[in-house]
Amino acid sequence: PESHTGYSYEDCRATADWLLAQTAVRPVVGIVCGSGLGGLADMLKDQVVFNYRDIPNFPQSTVHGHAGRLVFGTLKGRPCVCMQGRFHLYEGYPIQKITLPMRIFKLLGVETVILTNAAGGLNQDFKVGDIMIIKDHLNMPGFAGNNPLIGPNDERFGVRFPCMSDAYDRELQQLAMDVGIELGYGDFLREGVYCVLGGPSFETIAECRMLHKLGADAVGMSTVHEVIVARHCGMRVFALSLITNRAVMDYDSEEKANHEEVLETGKQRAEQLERMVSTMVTRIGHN
Ligand code: NOS
Repeated sequence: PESHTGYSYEDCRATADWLLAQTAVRPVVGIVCGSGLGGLADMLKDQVVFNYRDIPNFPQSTVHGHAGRLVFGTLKGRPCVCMQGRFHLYEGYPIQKITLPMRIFKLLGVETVILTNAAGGLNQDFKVGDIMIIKDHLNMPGFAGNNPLIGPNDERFGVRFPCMSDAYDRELQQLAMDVGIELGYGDFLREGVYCVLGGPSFETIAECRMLHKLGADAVGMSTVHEVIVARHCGMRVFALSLITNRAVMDYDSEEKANHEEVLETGKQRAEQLERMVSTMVTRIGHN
């Protein structure tokens, strides 16, 4: 159908081959850095860096806190590729474009994807600075017909109706918990359900209350679309949220959600988050 704004398998192959021709790194782990969490990419050794604007078919990063670079390199010897800056629905990109990098990851040879994001805490036990291991998601845009897999299905990527009950790899969740506790992060390590909204306006009080009642522990504007596409093409997925702010749930609260606070919290926890993810990467088993 004409309304389909996706990229063909051949488009994705062309982009992947363009990248592979310019770096000797053959990444097995792909990492996506959330708002204010781009420092993860700086940990890679022997970097080969591409600006998004130079990569065929790639969108551009438009959000403050997202550098817009694809970084290849090794993390303690493990070949990785890292998106320093991701794409969101609210930037105005078609949903297939936001998730294109996942298919490029797949065609680069990536087996495991690690996604990070900044999110508002709905769970009243959560504090700013908590790291939440994502165990499941609520795809609100999906309820309204905005799913990245809408359009013709190419079986070379995956099946028409992919299963999502196993989207977040249990073994990787356990690994994250083990690594986090080992590093002494037990006090601020949580697990929970991430809910995605379209944004860019933050949630109203009534919306936060509703999402909490529906079982969401954290709310944000990313990650879920990428997870769906990554699972569709058979990559293992691990995702975590940094709770950068508390969702406002009371009419007498003085708090107001703002992007500055989100970036500031990211800065404060960045080092620990980076250490956790990099330690995980060295322990992920691949064949
Ligand atoms: N983000 C949030 N999105 C929704 N609600 C929140 O409370 C929240 N906190 C952080 C905005 O600052 C950026 O950070 C995430 C969103 O995904 C958005 O990209």
